[in-house]
Amino acid sequence: MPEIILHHYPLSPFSEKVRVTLGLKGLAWRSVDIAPLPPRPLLEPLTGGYRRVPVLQIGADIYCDTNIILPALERLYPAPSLYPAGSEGVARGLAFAWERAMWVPTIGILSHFIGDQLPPEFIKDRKEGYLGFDMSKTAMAPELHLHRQRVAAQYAWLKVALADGRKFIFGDAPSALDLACYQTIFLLRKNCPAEVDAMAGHDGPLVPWFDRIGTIGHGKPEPMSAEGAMAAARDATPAAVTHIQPDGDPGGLRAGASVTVTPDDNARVPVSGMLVAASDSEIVIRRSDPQAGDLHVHFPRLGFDVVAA
Ligand SMILES: N[C@@H](CCC(=O)N[C@@H](CS)C(=O)NCC(=O)O)C(=O)O
Repeated sequence: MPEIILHHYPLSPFSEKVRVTLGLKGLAWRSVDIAPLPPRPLLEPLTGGYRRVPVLQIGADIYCDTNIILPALERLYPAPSLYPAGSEGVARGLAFAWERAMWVPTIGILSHFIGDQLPPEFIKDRKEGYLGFDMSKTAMAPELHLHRQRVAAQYAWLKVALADGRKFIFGDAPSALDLACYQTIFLLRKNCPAEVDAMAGHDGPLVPWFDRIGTIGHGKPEPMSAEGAMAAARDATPAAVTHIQPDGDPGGLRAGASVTVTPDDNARVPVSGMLVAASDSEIVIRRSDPQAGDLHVHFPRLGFDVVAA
């Protein structure tokens, strides 16, 4: 199998979820450091315009969004599982719910501590190309009390879940849900002064749980240039899709149909391609790019709109 390549940047918390997944599975991987804001001229041809981070690449297969990256790594490298103790459905659903509910309030708290240190071009990019709102400290301050409440209320149920002293949410082994909860907390604890813990409610059983996940590590990364990743795509052919069906789209779209796939929350850039296979939880489209050649681009269904083009 071609190498695992992760396009990411160190402070990206969604990327941290994938890095810890690679650590949990003990995998060797190639690390492509990308700019924290566009342009990303050697990444966009691989994704077809999807602008968020991280992106996982295995040869000419490109995986956009952690909600497809984690299931793909689980399918290709099943042990140890990201879904211990029969937790797959609950872990996938609650991870999605946590990240959706937590993202904006977490940014509200982050902005309170470091929003006035962010470069204006970063604030502008996030407003115009990603979040759709101004994440500067001044703009977010009026709702800080609400963001704080929302974050604390989510941490509260997680503390109840961990209160009996279990190591992870489902018992002795970490799951994709632990990693999703971890990543939003990582964003705050990595970037803010220690007072953030009191504001968000990072106390009690969250403390050893967070530290435990922090010791999992990132597996075995080796740096790779963006040019190297492009060459790896060009030199590979997309893997045959056998785990989902050409006519598996629940809306009746068939293999060969022209479709667009667009995030339904933020950075809503449509990616166009030809449907290769689909299910109610995944979609694979085929694209050809002058630099990268033929690609399969994989998306989760949760959080994306698929329509005939
Ligand atoms: N649902 C996506 C969310 C990814 C996301 O929002 N990533 C952030 C960085 S952690 C991002 O793309 N920020 C804008 C950017 O880097 O261009 C996923 O699970 O991968």
